[in-house]
Amino acid sequence: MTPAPSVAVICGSRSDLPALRGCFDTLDRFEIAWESSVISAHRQPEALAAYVRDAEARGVRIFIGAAGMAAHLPGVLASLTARPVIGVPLDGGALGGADALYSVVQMPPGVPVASVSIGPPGAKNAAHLAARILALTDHALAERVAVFRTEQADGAEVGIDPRAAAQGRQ
Ligand code: AIR
Repeated sequence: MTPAPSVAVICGSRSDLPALRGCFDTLDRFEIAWESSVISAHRQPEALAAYVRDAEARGVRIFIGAAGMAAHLPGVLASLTARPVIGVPLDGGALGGADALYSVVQMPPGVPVASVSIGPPGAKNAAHLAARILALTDHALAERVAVFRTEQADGAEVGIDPRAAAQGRQ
């Protein structure tokens, strides 16, 4: 039987899904059960409220909301649930994601959203942050997070030839 999702990833449009690939891959890497939905806070506000109620009842513990332009999705999620909400601002138009960043990060007091950086790097970090939160009460997951951190630390390259390294990147 597949475990009930503990992380729900919601984005405002199908056009956002490619930017979220790293989020889903990272959740998989940490063996965190997740589900994803496309529900716009502006276009489908009632469906969003109904979804959050249902997801909470099914045991979702963390919500990740990703949207571009006037990205109110994470903030609306935080208005609908007391569980942690992580917001991913996406680059959806003329302002290069700055519009979404300000919308996500500038929440009024009492309605918190943890904003990550713009676009795919932020999408990955949303999953890393969710893993760290869940690891507080999940020892096995804490071990997996520790392994990741060790592997990442092993990536330091001391005394490299910068020209060879640059070529190696091509
Ligand atoms: N969006 C959708 N509803 C509210 C917002 N802010 C965002 C989507 C997407 C952008 O608007 O998250 O990043 C453009 O959506 P679309 O569907 O026109 O491609």
